[in-house]
Amino acid sequence: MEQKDVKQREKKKGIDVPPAVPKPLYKEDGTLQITEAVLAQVLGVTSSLPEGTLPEIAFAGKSNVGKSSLLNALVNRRALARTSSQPGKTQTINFYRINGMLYFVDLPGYGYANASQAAKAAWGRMIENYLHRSTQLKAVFLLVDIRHEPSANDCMMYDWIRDQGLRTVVVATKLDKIKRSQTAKQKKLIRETLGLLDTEPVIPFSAETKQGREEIFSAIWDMISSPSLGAE
Ligand SMILES: Nc1nc2c(ncn2[C@@H]2O[C@H](COP(=O)(O)OP(=O)(O)OP(=O)(O)O)[C@@H](O)[C@H]2O)c(=O)[nH]1
Ligand SMILES: [Mg+2]
Repeated sequence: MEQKDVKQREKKKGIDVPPAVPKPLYKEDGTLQITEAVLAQVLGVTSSLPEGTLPEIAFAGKSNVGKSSLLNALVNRRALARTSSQPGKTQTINFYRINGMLYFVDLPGYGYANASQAAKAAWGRMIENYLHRSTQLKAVFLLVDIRHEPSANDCMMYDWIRDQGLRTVVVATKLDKIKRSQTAKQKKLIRETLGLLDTEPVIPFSAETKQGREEIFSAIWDMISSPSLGAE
């Protein structure tokens, strides 16, 4: 069967078909270059998991922490992922295909107080199902707000990601909202509360100033090159 026919058949089944020739993700000097970012798949509470073949890197964290904003900052697009000052904006699991090489996966936030119990439970199951079952998921960025001590939910999420044998990198968002002199103290608080291993970084980041973007790119590089803690 021709490549074109295979593509059409897969598309009908709702399966994303990446381009046959992916674009390089890194320039020769080692810096990341994102030349293509497209919303390739959307997973709702009733959808089954996509049968993708590319590696996935997910962005998790409480509602309104800045997951979609971070994703936009990484791909240098203002509104690829929809953001809102109202919590609970992202309600589906959105797969953004990057350079035909990997997916950035934008997750709905947890702890969205205004959602009904039933909706919260359904989203919780959807996120858990994805994090638990995806065979392509290589690593998770866990986002916490740099201004606050991580919540019990953040700690649970961190423990759970680690228990799954996934690599995790913590990003402390909204860096522009604190004084520079507070950064070290807040980082320490986040490290201690989550109980991070010495090898696990906390990357302060601001979607406003883009500070921290390069560190996140190099973390992505590490994640792709040595994807999972595995069952060693
Ligand atoms: N000042 C500042 N505001 C930010 C930053 N990141 C996100 N925001 C704001 O925080 C709000 C929530 O951002 P989103 O990116 O939609 O958050 P989210 O985590 O995707 O939220 P849900 O989809 O509801 O889970 C928006 O008003 C953003 O503009 C940041 O680094 N600095
Ligand atoms: Mg969002």
